[in-house]
Amino acid sequence: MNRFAKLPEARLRSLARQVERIVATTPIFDIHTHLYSPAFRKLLLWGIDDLLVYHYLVAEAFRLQDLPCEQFWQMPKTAQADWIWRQLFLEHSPLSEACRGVLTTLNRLGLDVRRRDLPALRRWFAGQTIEAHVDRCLAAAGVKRVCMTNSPFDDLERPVWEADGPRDDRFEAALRIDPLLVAWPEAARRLARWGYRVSRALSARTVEGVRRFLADWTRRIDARYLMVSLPPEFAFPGPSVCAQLIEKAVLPHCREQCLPFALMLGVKRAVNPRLVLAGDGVGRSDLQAVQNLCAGFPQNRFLVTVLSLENQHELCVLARKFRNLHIFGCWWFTNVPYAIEEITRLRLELLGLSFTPQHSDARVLDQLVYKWTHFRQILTPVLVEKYAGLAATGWRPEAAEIRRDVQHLLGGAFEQFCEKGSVPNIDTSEGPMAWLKNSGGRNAWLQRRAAPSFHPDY
Ligand code: RAT
Ligand code: ZN
Repeated sequence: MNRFAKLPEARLRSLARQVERIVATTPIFDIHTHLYSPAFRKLLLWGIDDLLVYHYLVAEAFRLQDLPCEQFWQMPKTAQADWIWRQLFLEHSPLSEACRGVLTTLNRLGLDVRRRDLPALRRWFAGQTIEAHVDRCLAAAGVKRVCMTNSPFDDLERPVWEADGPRDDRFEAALRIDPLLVAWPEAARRLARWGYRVSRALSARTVEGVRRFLADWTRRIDARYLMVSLPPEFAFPGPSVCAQLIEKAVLPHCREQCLPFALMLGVKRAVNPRLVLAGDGVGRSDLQAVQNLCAGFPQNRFLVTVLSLENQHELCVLARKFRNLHIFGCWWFTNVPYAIEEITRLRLELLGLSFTPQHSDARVLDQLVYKWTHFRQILTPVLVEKYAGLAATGWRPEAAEIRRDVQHLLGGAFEQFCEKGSVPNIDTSEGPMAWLKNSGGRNAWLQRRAAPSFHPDY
């Protein structure tokens, strides 16, 4: 455990116990999930069948059997769950991270996994109420609050917001705008249908309509941040509709509302469409786009996570250059212990504490339990090693300091980053992108990798 520090064994053991206790008991703010509060009814997934048909498991099960995909999707949820249980838990040992997660969850909820008795598990879940189960899962995961992923383009979700039902403070909103940025013609049609004055061409009137749409939905859901996932080819600035809408509508809106814009980069959607939600892939992104956003829009704040392992180091270095960039999470295919440990070490070693190491991405309420149990198991030894390294220099990490640092990592740094005015303004009297216009135009600028003349004081 103590690879770099030479500390007396007893001192190391007591430090390890202290860090373990603090990590285990610090409540988490989970900044990106796909969960909903109980008011959203069927949209809030929970229970053993939803755990088993999680798309991470679907992808793994299809590798083991030649059942046609279409046949699987036509089966009722319980039959799908039965099939996955058989493939991944009975006919092979459930060694993958997503499979182990199901068992960690059941075990932490007090259920007996040894018996491999799916009907008994179903009976237990059938006896729970959703309200009590929300309390139980949040408590077992040590999570105090979560951010949902809220899309006005979702036909099941939109009416719930429009009905303006009761809010649950433990579920904060985040405005997800993928369809607006990656499927513009269809999004334009829908916005027009909902009464916004937009057309396909990005005229001033259309941009104004998009901004009104963003303002209405930000207000309606009380969004904590705006969010999009983008493919590896994403480039900024650029002539694409996506880049134009970001520059002309999303960023001005975020500035006006003092909201961060979250970018999740590197997803290749529908690499195998027959797998539906389980059919997305990964590609390496060109992080020049992030550099251009952070440098060009110093009054905007960017939350960024990248799907490709190969992008992680470059993203850390970018975060050292731009304090309007906050790195978060080990997203999706990087949410496996092997990658989490490596990425968390890298971030701590390059950034200290100014990042948010993890989000759960839970789609099923119960998953909070395993995602955070597993993450705490990784974070603890990494931090022990780091504090042991400090102790070896003669610096004595105090319990209160360790508690402060862990709170920072488990949601505090994110909250601080989101606070209005937390990123000090630099001189933007000429307005955003002014340095771009003054520095030879977009093309010249794009070709130039280092541009000290306009580099903001970040
Ligand atoms: O991790 C996931 O469940 C993915 O399917 C995606 O939802 C991803 O997290 C996203 O937010 O796009
Ligand atoms: Zn997600």
